[in-house]
Amino acid sequence: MKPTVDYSLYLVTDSTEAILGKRNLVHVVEEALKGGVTVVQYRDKKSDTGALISTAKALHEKCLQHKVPLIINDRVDVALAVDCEGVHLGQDDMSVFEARKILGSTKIIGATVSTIQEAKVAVEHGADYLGIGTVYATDTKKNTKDIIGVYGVRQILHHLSHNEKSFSIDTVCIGGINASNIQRVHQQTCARPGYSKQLSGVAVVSAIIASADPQSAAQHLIHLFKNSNRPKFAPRISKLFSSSVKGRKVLNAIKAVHNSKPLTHNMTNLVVQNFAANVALCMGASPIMSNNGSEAPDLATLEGGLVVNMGTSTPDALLQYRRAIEAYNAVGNPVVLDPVGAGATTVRRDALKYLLNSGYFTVIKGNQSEILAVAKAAGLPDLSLITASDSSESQQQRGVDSQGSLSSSQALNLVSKLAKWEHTTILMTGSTDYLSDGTSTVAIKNGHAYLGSITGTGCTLGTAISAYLAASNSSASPEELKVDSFTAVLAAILHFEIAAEDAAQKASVEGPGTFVPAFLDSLYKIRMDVVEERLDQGWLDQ
Ligand code: 3NM
Ligand code: MG
Repeated sequence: MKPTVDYSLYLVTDSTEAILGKRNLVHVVEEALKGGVTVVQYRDKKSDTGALISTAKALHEKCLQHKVPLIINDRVDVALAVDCEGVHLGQDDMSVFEARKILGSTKIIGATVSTIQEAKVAVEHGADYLGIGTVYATDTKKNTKDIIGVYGVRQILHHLSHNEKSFSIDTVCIGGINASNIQRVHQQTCARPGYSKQLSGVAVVSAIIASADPQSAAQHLIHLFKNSNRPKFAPRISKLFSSSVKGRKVLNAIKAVHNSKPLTHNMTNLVVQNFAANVALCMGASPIMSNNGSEAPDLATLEGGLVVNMGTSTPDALLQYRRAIEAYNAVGNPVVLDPVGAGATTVRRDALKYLLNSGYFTVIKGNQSEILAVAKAAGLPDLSLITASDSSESQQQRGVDSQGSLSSSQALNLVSKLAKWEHTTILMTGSTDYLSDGTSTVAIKNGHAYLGSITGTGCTLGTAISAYLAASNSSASPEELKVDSFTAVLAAILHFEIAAEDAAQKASVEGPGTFVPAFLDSLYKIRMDVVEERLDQGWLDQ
């Protein structure tokens, strides 16, 4: 009988000095088994057959004690000699089909795949599981064929969802997985509309073998994997718009920012730095403008929020963004992505893909063309159906509700589908803003045309959102002021856009130039009016 396998944390060994050091492999694996790894693959590209067999036997003994299967990389003969549970075959090794003939039906056979085509073949040949990779570039294996990222993994899972045989195959992904990214890898590949297949587990080498304490490393990874279906900041269902408490919740969110003075960490372009910092201060947040990813791990511990503004997408900037995103993801603090000009050039389209692969975003905000670029980069199914102009109703609404080419019903449909698909909150800005967490979707008609006449308002709205998200979950905020993340985003938009309306009304405002200081004043005034309860009850209640 073929054993049933729990693939949650799949350990692949490495005996090279760079990873194992001078330690004893069997001892390191034993520690990892105590920490809870659920499968072990013995992978050794250098040793002679005799040594392979004797190490494999020693490993098998330890694995049996922990009731964990042992798989041998590449060497069908070694697997037969030690009578362990199976083999793992790369694309250059014996084919799954040949190996099955030799090993029979009771052994586990796994295959490395990096494309849909390879996955198809492995399934047809009767593989029991697929090792999908390489997810991220890794020092452990230099000669990997392709770095496919989380989106590459998703495409393969998506394909496997489509028929019964491939749906039931187990899958792990491999390449550069460690504690800082295991949750987002799982979260970004978990079941979603359009496909319902998810990873059975993740495979790691260095995160355990190179660790000074393999037992704790394994324990920590398995804990993170099992607790990663929803990241800490995943949007929750909001009943906001079906209840009369909506105004009060928004006011609480405004107070929470005032009380907790959350850090908003901006990685943004030179043009908006000063303005964004002033907007943050007037709203009650503490801005830090730092494009240096190396200080993000320290800043991420301060219960703040990060905004990544893709305005500058040089290769170095992208590396810095990725570092910072990883640091915030690792502690579960919010990250807002502003994919500035994402659809405009090939460089930006590539940068967007790179960033979407770099981590989990709590909110993605952009104008219509940017959100469409995100939908394309994320592979949202049926995008052309969503954006096709088909009904006369949509033709009529065009131009009234948005500056883009989508009707309001198309816009609502797009943001809600994309939010569901990406498991995140999507804000599409325009003269009407469309906000969705995949469950609640709203259109917001506040704001003023002057916001479109001065530079950086879109970017600074990202700043505001990060501060509101941070405050909504800050330990410095009293329980009664805490709101769900959807409400926090909504409150940020309303505070921002109602301030713009208020500023535009001021007698001293003659145009976009004088609007800027008036806008800062209004942001501040609204906050203080809310905090000091001077606001009339009808505010926000339309
Ligand atoms: N196979 P780490 S990547 C053994 O892509 C292996 O097929 C890969 O090591 C593949 O967890 C890889 O240290 C090495 O990044 C993974
Ligand atoms: Mg191989």
